[in-house]
Amino acid sequence: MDMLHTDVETLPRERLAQLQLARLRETLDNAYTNVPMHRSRMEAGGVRPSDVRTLADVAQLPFTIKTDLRDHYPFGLFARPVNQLARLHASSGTTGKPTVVGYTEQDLDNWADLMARSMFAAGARPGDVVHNAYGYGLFTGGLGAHNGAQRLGGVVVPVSGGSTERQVSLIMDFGPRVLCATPSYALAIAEVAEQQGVDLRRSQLRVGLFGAEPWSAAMRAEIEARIGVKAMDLYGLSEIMGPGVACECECQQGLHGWEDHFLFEVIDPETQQPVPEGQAGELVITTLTKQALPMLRYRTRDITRITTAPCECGRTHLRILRITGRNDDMLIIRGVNVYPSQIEAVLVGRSQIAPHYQFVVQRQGNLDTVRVEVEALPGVPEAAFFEISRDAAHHIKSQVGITCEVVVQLPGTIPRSQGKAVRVRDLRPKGA
Ligand code: DLL
Repeated sequence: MDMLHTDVETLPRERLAQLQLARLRETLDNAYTNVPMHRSRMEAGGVRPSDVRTLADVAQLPFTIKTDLRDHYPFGLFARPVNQLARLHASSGTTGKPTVVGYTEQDLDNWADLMARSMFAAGARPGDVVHNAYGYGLFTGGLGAHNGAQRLGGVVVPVSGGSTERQVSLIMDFGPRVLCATPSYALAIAEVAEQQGVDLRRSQLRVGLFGAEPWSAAMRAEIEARIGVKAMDLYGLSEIMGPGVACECECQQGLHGWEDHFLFEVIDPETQQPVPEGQAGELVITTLTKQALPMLRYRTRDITRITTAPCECGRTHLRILRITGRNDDMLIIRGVNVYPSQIEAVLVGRSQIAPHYQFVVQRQGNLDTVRVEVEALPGVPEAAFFEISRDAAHHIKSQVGITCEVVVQLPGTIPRSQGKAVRVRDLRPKGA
């Protein structure tokens, strides 16, 4: 395994903590001086930036949540006038106003560095052709991966999402070694390739950087088998930066969160208190170097665990152990809390079932019910569907603990994603 990386990635943890504290104080000054919401909240909580003397003192600071960005739409949380920015991105948001984020030139520079660092950790190298199928535009995936790949010294193919048949020809013709896409779109590309009689395992692709949506270990195995890449997990969110907040190294034992630029905490979403290392909770992130949009204790809604145990690669930065799902996506089925990715882990890789699925959530009386829609693999006779669904429902019951109806459908029935897959169709009455 190639062990090359920048010195800061292997900084002893005490030195990393010193760096974090110095940068935290700068960030607090920036937020306090330039963002009225942060200043008034700190004042209301009786904390001044100078009160933060250790990293643990961060717990005294107020949280920031997604609606804070919406409430201050579009630029109210920016710490720089808009004419000093270099770029804006925004998330579409299913309801209401989008979330707008801004970057100075320096912010973009750091982002490119971190994305390049992530790609290198994942196994990409200078000179690699990088097929970038993350969507370009206001979404941070496309341009984030693009600038990182260029910073690494890669050769970027900026295809964006969509026109899947053409993606297959470009992969075969241009010989990319690196594929960037959401995991669900990577599988959609694999499927179209198979329909065209193209075997992607015979392409030059070796490394995949997959993220922007939850995915399971079973999905990783499926992608690796069908595309012939090592499938690496890449995490990020626009409110904090974009892709490249954390990424797996070649050990595939969790995603290194880049602690020289971010301070990570895991809290109990109910009590809002920090949980002990290794325990699951909500990831909370404070930016340490962002100029335009400093974020204090941003509640990501993402559920995960972290460890600071040493990693075999030599990097000292903590590891995020896969994002199980978002708080907002959690379903409560007869009292059992379930994330879609837990059901995915049972379905994907079963013989006769294709890795495309959706959950339909409905309300019957006071109870939520879930119907799992899956597809049979091509060539599976319809006469077998009933037995497949019974078998899948049985495994979901025994491994996840919920009773659900599984409906097996013909191949190609479930909509394919070109970006973030829609996994849940929620038919519950609004406001319930
Ligand atoms: O999805 C940034 C990104 C682009 C990350 C490309 C990775 C690759 P947003 O659109 O703001 O930004 O969505 C952020 O997506 O809070 C998570 O819920 C989810 N997410 C992102 N990466 C992962 C991952 C981009 N690796 C939201 N595993 C986050 C699970 C992920 N969920």
